[in-house]
Amino acid sequence: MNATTDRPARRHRSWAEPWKVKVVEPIRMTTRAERERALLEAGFNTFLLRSEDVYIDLLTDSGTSAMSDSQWAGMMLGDEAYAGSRNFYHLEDAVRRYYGYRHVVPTHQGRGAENILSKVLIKPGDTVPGNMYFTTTRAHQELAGANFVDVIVREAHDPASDLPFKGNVDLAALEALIERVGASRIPYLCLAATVNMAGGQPVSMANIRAVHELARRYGIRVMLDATRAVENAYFIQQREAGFAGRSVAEILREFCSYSDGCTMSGKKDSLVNIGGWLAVNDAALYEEASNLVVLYEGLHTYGGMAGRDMEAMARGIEESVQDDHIRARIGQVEYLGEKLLEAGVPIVRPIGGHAVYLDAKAFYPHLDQEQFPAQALAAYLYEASGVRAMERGIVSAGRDRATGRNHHPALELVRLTIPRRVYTQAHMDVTAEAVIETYEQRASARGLRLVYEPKYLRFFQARFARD
Ligand code: PM9
Repeated sequence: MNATTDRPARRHRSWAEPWKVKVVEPIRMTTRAERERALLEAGFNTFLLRSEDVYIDLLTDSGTSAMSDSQWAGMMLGDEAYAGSRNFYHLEDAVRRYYGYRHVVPTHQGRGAENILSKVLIKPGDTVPGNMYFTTTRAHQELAGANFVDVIVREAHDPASDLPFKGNVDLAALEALIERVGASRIPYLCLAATVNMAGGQPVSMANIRAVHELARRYGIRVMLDATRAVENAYFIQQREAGFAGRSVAEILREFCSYSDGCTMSGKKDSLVNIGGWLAVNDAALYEEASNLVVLYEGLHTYGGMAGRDMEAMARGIEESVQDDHIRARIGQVEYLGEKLLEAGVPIVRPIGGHAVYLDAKAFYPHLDQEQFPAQALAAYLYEASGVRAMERGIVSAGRDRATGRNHHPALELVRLTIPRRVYTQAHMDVTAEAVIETYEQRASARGLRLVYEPKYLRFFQARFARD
């Protein structure tokens, strides 16, 4: 018995979302014939489907969050002055308070910040190490003339490894790289938290501290990709010794303190539909970035965002670091992942922060990677159920710049990405049933062939035909 309530003690209490629904957006189930037609028109690329042909949209968690009533109210308080909007100062305050960086340059979204950072810091021939590549991030580094080198721990490439911090940097590999190319050719280390392409896997506090120490010894900057750093902070609270009693907000502040700045896509953690920023501590770097931003994004006090969008983001940042919010957000992802694990579906373990990743190599062992198994799986899932997911494998990895050959990533995945505060547990149940049905039909799956390949970030616009 519980001494204070006289009720039998319970070992486990379920959580529920810390919000209730005020506005709904209707969605429509299509027929199989309609989906087959839509998929053919889209060249078997889920990015090319019309959203009205999608039932449950798990393409991405980027810009797809439901905003709160406070954020919508903030939109009405947009100060749309060209220069010095009050909403910029609210955003700057929120970044300083919760992330701890001194200077903030707003951008229209994350890749705007990546472009500015790459242009300011990279010289042709430089090397940028990172804990696994991300598509847009690496593209900007390469466009600026850098060579990206992956220094993530080996286990990150193994979907079955249960390591709690699979986003960690391999410190020995990092140090060996620095010794090989020389610290002067490494403008910064790019550290993502969590690591999207590894399955939404976190970096531990111990690891970022050690990375910070090592980088400082060699005089190399650590630039964070803070896009999902709040989710990373939650994993530290849950998994790393000594953090159970600390708030996600406190953990986030400490985590960021081991970096010199960050790029940020506000479209994820920060619960907004558009927006991003670059933050740095170094005043000289800030001056260069705020100079360049006027060329590519807009004045340094709006950087491609309307005042109302900056206000929504300032409020979203504060909401995003609340423990009950993040517990429910990641709890929903875990709920879906657990259902798939129970059914024996091969997924990346541990379950990630923003998505459940299907292991397409294990799904379709009869398909060669050059037959795009993950792309094929995302298409079959959509055809069967109207659930839209995204390929994260050989198509996303693109080609080697020097040889022109396809990169062959160890991970060939389909990402079921959960938008924040959008879908219910019933939607997760329907999704799990759809994936399980697709898994049961795996033996008859056919591969795809590339029929159109765009020059940059091919996964967005490539077209395929079924073998
Ligand atoms: N991520 C995602 O769906 C949207 C575009 S790629 C399909 O996961 C990280 C870790 C990201 C990210 C975008 C960006 C770029 C940077 N870093 O999309 O430009 O996951 O705001 O951010 C997407 P923007």
